[in-house]
Amino acid sequence: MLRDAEPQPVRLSQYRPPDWLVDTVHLDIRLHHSATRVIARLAMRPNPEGREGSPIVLDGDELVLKSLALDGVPLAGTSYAATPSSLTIFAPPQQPVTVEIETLLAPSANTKLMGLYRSSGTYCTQCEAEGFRRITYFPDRPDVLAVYTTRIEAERDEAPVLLGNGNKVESGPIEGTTRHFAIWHDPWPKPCYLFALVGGKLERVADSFTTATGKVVELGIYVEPGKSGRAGYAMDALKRSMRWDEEAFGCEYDLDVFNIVAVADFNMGAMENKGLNVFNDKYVLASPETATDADYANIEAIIAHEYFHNWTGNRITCRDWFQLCLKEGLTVFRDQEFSSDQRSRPVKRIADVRLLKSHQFAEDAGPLAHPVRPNTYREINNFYTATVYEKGAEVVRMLKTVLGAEGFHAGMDLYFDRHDGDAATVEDFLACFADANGVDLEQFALWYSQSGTPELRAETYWNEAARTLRLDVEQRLPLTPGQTDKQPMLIPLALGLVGPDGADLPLTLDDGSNAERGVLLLRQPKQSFVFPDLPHRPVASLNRGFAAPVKLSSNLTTDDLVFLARNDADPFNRFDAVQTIALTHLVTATQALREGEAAPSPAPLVEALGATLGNGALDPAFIAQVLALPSESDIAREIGRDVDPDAIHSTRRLLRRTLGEALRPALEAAYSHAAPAGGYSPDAASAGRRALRNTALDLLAATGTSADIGRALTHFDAADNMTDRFAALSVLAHAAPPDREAALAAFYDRFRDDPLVIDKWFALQAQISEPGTLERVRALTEHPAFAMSNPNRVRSLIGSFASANQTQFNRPDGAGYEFVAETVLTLDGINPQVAARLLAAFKSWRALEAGRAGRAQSALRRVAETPGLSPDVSDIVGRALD
Ligand code: 0A1
Ligand code: ZN
Repeated sequence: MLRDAEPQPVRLSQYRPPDWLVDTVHLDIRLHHSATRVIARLAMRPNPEGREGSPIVLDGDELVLKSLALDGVPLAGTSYAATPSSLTIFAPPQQPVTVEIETLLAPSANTKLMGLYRSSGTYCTQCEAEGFRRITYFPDRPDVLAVYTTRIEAERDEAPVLLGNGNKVESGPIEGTTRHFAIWHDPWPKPCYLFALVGGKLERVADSFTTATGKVVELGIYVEPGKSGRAGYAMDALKRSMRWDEEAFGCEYDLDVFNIVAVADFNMGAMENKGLNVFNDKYVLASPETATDADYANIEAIIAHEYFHNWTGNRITCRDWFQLCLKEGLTVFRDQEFSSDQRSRPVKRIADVRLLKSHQFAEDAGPLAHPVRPNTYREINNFYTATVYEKGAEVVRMLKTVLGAEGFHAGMDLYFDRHDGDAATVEDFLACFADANGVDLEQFALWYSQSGTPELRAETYWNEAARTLRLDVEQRLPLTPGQTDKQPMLIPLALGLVGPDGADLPLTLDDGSNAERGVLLLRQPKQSFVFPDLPHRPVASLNRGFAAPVKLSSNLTTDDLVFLARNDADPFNRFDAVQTIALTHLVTATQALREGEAAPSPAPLVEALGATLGNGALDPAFIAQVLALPSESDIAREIGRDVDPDAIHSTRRLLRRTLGEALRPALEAAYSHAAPAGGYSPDAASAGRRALRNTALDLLAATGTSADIGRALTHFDAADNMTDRFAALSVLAHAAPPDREAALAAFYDRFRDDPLVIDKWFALQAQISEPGTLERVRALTEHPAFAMSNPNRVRSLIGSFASANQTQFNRPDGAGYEFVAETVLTLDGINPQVAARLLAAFKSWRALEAGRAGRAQSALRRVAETPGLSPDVSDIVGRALD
């Protein structure tokens, strides 16, 4: 028997325009949990740019075809071929035609959460990337743009609320029945991945927004009954986002309504469907008692992100899925800028860079590395990655650094003017910046095609006699999967020369030119710069603001770093100087521990942290960030090979204890002075004070004294908000095993009816760095609050274990790997997308010491050898083992 042919990878180089276009789509959808009937009427015409005489080929996925007509005439079985995954109409007339397709769906049986499904009884859809083909046969590709009219019909009792894209044009009861309908029309042509509908029993929070030109937009946030009291912050964030996009980018909203629906079962964070965003309820619902400051900040960022997609993603969409970063990288950049303007810019930058390093640098360093714009994929769902999103945003940020704010905005304005209504490419985007600024961006474009984190070595040499400073910079591009021949990149190196009094010295080069806006443009593998006529030896502050996403090493001494930590005018580099001291210490101390040698002295780190803690002029949120040591995975990445997670954990734990002891008076002062006055408010300043206080609590508890554990117990009992309560619970869970169980039980009792809070409870237990954790996690999979069908539960319990518990996932006996592999296989039969994401936790396995690496590889092999894997899991496991 012939084996099924392996599905071929999709390649960017093989892009062809569609053969047929769709101008309008009329959908008639009768909702029913096990038999939803969909009639799609597509007005199609041959694409002048496509291949002449082509058949009509439509995509499907697990579809059941009930009937098919062309121009109103039912088609005979010989003139078409239908399978669950495609529909071909042979020899259609080469002129505009109407195709009418009837399909039958079972939303309740849809556990993949792609296409039309039910979440807690609410009907909802998810169509990005390729979910629309699970609703009807369609040319499911982002360069087919159509105008949609959707009629939704349902039982009035089951789904009193019926929502679609665009504006509602009609609604009412269906006389003589228990059913009702609504018709929605979206005037803006869109790709089918932006289609959405919702039907359910939902509560609405209503508001309105008046746009810059005076149009009133009705805003609605729909949540499960009883939860509308928790949607106020999301609504406030939405209105602020709408205003900000007008002011910062000149983008005004373009429909009469904007609706958001929060659902409990969702594969990702949220989705930017035109005029009808669908959200994971975790990123909508917040109250002081149930959400932390970090939750509030995420809600603000994600509400903004989805809203900003209205222009960067929807009005201008992607030609094909290789261009995903065109909408995602740009929109992440925009949401980061929004949060920076709403909160503290330096603190936001620090948080973003932490995330970039922990997720994206790790991805770039392992077998799953890929370019910001990949050139091939097997399963597009696996490319919603930190590289496409976070590194994609960094590339846009660099464009702004290279061109300056004015040049950048000239490019953005041209992009909106030139490409409104288009399905565009990265080349189209870059051409707008090149044209608006009269520059060549060819070398810059390598950021989109070359994977791997560039390594930059910078060395400064002071010539006392000549009073010059020479800066030598060398760039190295590491080899990454499929890429062996790397070209030098255009790297904007933002820098300052810090004089002994802390003031910046002029950045004049020996040819008389200036490093414009404090930025040197590196273009060659090795370059030298000389700064003449300097009054004193400066300390170079390199890659200020982390302007380039590179791995920098330098010949700065520890004294230089302590100096920068105290004096640098760039807050990011003050933070980074301390992180570098800490990371160097942790790496050296880990090696020393493994080799039985003496640990290095933590004195410089104590000094730098002490100076930061004692500086009353600094923002508490900033101090809290400086105090947060590099994570265990940051240390592992820095070590790079032969990694022993247990040695890393012990070293870090010991350093935290040392710091708690050495900085005790300053930490106690920070704890007692930093509390924000008054009731809880999620604003950035109050959140910063809580962050500092909770960081101090944590470092003090790392000393393990009964007074410090007692403080954490009091903090837990006295908390009037989730930020403080959960911070204390985390301290107790990690530092005080004897008090842990009672605190966990009290927390569970208080929040047992709130799944989003129970997720925190799952996640915390999964992160305990002790041998009993695996058994605990296994037992929790049987807990009534856990469900394999809900992505939030899976991510909280299993995802946290696999990605945030370095010692227990990487147990030397391999039991952590076996457990995760087993779970991935179970989950693959339910929700392949979530299974594949979970499996990506293995991305750094090759860097482990030989014993663990061998066990991780065996677990991966076991997954790979299992018959019937989804394309999602098979793609990840294949690349991880490659
Ligand atoms: N475009 C969304 C991300 C997203 C992607 C796929 C989804 O379903 C599987 C859902 C959301 C965003 O960037 O927010
Ligand atoms: Zn997005």
